[in-house]
Amino acid sequence: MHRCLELARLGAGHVAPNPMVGAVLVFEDRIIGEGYHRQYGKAHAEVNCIDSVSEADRDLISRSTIYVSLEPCAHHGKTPPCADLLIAKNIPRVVVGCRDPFPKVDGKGIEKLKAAGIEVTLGVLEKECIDLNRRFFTFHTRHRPYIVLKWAQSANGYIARPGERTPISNEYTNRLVHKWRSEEASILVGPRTALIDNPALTARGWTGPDPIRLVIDKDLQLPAGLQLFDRKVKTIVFNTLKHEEENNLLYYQVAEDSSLVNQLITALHRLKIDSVLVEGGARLLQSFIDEGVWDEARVITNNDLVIPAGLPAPRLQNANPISHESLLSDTIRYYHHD
Ligand code: AOF
Ligand code: ZN
Repeated sequence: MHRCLELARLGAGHVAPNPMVGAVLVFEDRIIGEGYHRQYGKAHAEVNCIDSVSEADRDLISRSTIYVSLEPCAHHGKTPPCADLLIAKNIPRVVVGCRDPFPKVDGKGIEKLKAAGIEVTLGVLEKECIDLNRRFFTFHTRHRPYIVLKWAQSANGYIARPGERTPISNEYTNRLVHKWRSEEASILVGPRTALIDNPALTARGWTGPDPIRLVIDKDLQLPAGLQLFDRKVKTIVFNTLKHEEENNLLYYQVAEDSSLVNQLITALHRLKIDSVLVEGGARLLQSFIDEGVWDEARVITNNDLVIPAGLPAPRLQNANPISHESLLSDTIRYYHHD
């Protein structure tokens, strides 16, 4: 199963919003086949694993055990069901890392295998298998995107001087932030950040896709000249006035009252956006923290920068970092919620 996880990770950046999945076929302690889900919409791990078996080993398949990091699928999607394939190949034993929460599968793959008389073992390295696909799992079990909060603060805890764009992190950390952007499906900012910083919110400093840009602009007051509105990347404007789409710019209408955070995550679930990097400002970040709706926080502190007065950084109540690293003047602390 460790090998399945290694294989699965090779699909990183190519399979979202599908999960990363790896599979290994073992005959008497010898690996005779390996595969992983390589590309969104293309063959699943089990198919690639079975296809990789050499001609000489083909007749061993029906006496082997297949290990898969995620429950084999039971549905006809872009490819036929993997459970049917394993049954057709007469594989006698299947070891599964974790159950697939996707509604069209969700236990049905395991049921199919068992009904065909296959011995199924579930839950090997389960925690690791779920963690690998935490965006996919959060999306399907909590019906909301996986939420990563990010901000940069001065040594004395401010995120900006009042009312002006304030560079805080250094050029190396800025690159890292572009990597983070390319790893999430979307990136969100509040209206003041959009106006004061005029950010492009792209991953131009890294190789990888740009996230969908999300901005809150209740009364549609942000100037049309902002970089966010350049239509070079798909952008969604959450507002209370109109619902319409025009090339690469979607105006998504939300209700005036009730919790903004809840409305946002419900909208993102509806739009099938499975993860979001929240980049500020302080007020928006604090609403996610106060409502307890976040999964990770990454806090960059520039140890050499002291701002006399300004906008205080968000507060993560009682959270302790699970790890940290430093890039010259900057220290990055990583937090996990729960
Ligand atoms: C597997 N093995 O390697 C993967 C699975 O759109 P489709 O047809 O590719 O189906 C996507 C769904 O299939 C996805 O949401 C997840 O439930 C499952 N992914 N299943 O048996 C794999 N990648
Ligand atoms: Zn499948």
